[in-house]
Amino acid sequence: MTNATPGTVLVTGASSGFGAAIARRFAAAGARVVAAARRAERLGSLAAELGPLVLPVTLDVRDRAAVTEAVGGLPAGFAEIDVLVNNAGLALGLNPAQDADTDDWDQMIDTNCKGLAYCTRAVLPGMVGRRRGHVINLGSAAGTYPYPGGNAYGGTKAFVHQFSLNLRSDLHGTGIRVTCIEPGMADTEFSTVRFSGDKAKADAVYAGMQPLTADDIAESVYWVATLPPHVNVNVIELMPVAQSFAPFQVARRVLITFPA
Ligand code: NDP
Ligand code: 8X3
Repeated sequence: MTNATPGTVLVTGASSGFGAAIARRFAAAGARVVAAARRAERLGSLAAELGPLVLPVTLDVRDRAAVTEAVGGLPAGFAEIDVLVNNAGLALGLNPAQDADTDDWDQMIDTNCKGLAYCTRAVLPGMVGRRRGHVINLGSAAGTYPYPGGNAYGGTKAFVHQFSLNLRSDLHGTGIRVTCIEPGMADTEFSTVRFSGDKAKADAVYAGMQPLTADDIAESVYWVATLPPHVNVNVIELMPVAQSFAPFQVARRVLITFPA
């Protein structure tokens, strides 16, 4: 059972991967889509491909003032956001915490946590006023299951999970829905970004296995957004069949002693 396609959708990180696929999915169903990201050229191509239903907005979600201005300055027809898809985000590096670049940590926290919170804060008053809306956040399996080198990235996605659940509490009684979508491995530009443009290293992540696709995620987002308005999907965790769980690591023959 599904409901009507939402009228207006704001997707952050629409210049590639999940965000571009989500923009395409909603536009194909007749929604107006505000497509936001930093790379204006990419957004321009997406808008040219999808037509006047898509409004490209160049935006760095880390810039709180710019986020407020962008949301407040949307033109008629795009100003009343029904669905906010907080998708912009990234992982940088895979070094253990003791060797990690703290600039990378700053950028992940600023984008994945603070940027997502700024966008949410900018859009919510309008949704609450209209008593209608849906915030869909892109978390990650990495927010639940740790892996070596996941450190700050996994931490940011745990924030997204808990922030989403807490939003539900704050929005109690308003009719506004909140969903956190938490994918495992998906082949987008994610790993190329993580490895600073090293395509060979990125390709090796998905070698010999079948990852999720951006379209798989777009379909999940579209599904939760088009359920009847009394239904709230809190969290979706999805993975490729080829990805599952392993035992805990055990450090053998390592003697842990108290300092003398
Ligand atoms: P991509 O690298 O393909 O897309 C990331 C998007 O985020 C780009 O459009 C990028 O646009 C945008 N972005 C990054 N920083 C900013 C910023 N400061 N301001 C605005 N936009 C920004 O990766 P995915 O599509 O895979 O990732 C989308 C989301 O899904 C992320 O939050 C990621 O953490 C999450 N995710 C990804 C998984 C995967 O395996 N691929 C699995 C689980 C979750 P631009 O550079 O133009 O600004
Ligand atoms: C992306 C999924 O497992 O590569 O969030 O960190 S993973």
